[in-house]
Amino acid sequence: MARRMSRWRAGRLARPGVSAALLALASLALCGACSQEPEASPAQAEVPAVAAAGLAIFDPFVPAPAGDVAALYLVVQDTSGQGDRLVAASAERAARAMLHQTRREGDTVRMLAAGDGLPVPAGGRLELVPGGPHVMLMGLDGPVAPGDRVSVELEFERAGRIALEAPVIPYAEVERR
Ligand SMILES: [Cu+2]
Repeated sequence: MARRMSRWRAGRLARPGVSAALLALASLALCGACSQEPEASPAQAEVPAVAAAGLAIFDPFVPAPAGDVAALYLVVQDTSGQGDRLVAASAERAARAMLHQTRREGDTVRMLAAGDGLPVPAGGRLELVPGGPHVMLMGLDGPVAPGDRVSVELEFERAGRIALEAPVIPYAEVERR
């Protein structure tokens, strides 16, 4: 989180007086750094946002939505060795929340309800990521902007309910992840 915020801030500070070409190069450099990070880093190197009942939840975030529907992304690590299943979610500012799976059909990606929930493999991770499974927050009660925090409750089959707060981040920052 701290790393992500400082990177974003650095980009903002560099903007005045820097040509578009240089900015593009800087973005490429940032993205290059992203892809070089080991895939497993969130669960191994970072402090979880929440750790409870045999689960650790890392790096929750909500890209700033354009309308009244937003997506919530995060990583759930099973630390119990028994696995679990995300079966429901709710958010303070959303009329309802749905678990969505995505399916690629040709050039389009379709979202569909994950009727049986989303499994957390024993000793493994459930990754809610852009382009993949996610929690869809629908019927937001007003504008949700970068800097806001969204209070969320996740419900797991074994672990029960776990509350957490997800920061809202600008879309530009999502692309760098
Ligand atoms: Cu969705």
